[in-house]
Amino acid sequence: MMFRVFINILWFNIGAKKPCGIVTVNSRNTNKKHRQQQYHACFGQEAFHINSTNQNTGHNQPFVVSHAHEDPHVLRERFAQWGYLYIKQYVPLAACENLLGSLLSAATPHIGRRGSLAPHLQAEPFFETDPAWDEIYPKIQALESFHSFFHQQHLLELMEIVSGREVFVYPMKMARISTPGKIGYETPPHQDAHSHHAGPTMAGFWVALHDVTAAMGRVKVLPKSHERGVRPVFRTQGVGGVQCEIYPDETCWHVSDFEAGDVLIFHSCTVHKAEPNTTADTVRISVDTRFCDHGAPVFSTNLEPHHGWRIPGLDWAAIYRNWNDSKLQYYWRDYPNLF
Ligand SMILES: O=C(O)CCC(=O)C(=O)O
Repeated sequence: MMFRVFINILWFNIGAKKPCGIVTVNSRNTNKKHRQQQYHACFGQEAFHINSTNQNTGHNQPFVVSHAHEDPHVLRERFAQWGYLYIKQYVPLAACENLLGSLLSAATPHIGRRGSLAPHLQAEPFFETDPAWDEIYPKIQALESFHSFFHQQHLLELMEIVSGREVFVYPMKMARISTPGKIGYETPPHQDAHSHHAGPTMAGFWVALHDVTAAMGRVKVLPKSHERGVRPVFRTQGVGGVQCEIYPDETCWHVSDFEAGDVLIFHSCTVHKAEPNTTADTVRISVDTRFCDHGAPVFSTNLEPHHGWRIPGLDWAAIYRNWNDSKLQYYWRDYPNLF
């Protein structure tokens, strides 16, 4: 019988500067004994965890930093080279603060904020799909300011520089709330080409709304992973519930502490994931959406509100009910390439 098992081996060097390595073994046609021999050949008797996909995997190098004022050709070449662009403080702090304030109002009483510090947890930890999240998320999705945030001229201009063309903003807008106390439930490594059924001109656009340190659950990318196509996936726990394959030589991730307004743009095939939030009570809040070249195919699931498929009543009519401006309502309906 043909079946495929992917086993991630985590090799911890706790306390040492030596990087941890992750090796993914495609064990097709191998039996358990043979796999154990493979592990021991590679790692001796080092401790390993099987399929602990969201734990400490690989080692980190800082993001390659880009600046929006650089020559567009340089930015495009860098994007093609690494599979991502990390642009410092591109979104003005005031815009981040405004949106964060609105998201926090929606998240009351679960999450609060002291002055300009990062948000903090005031109730039980939760992750995407938990009851607290399902209570908060429709309120966030209903915010006009949340959706219009991604349609600011400033953001469109950046994406047009990166793609070299007119761009289309996906209707689906996402807010991420990473609380402490949910280690193992953070976003696993995945490719948006799979999750959004998207082609090569689609790119993720992720914005830090406040400063994010290493312990708060940063988002990281596997550099150059976009060059290796769409990968096999398997089920795992955590946001989205799906993880893609990581190849044995892929041990180095790119990540840095974020400042509010930092933007991470990643290719649809770039593998990315979130680190666990290991703080005592700090919550990481960020927002993201997807862009593509205007006219590129956009799959129908991206026309729904994020989690509209599982939260009763979370549909566009409910989201738009109290908006002041109808300009951004159903703006995609005449998009020329929906499928
Ligand atoms: O912010 C996160 O935790 C996950 C972000 C992500 O995976 C994405 O934007 O596709």
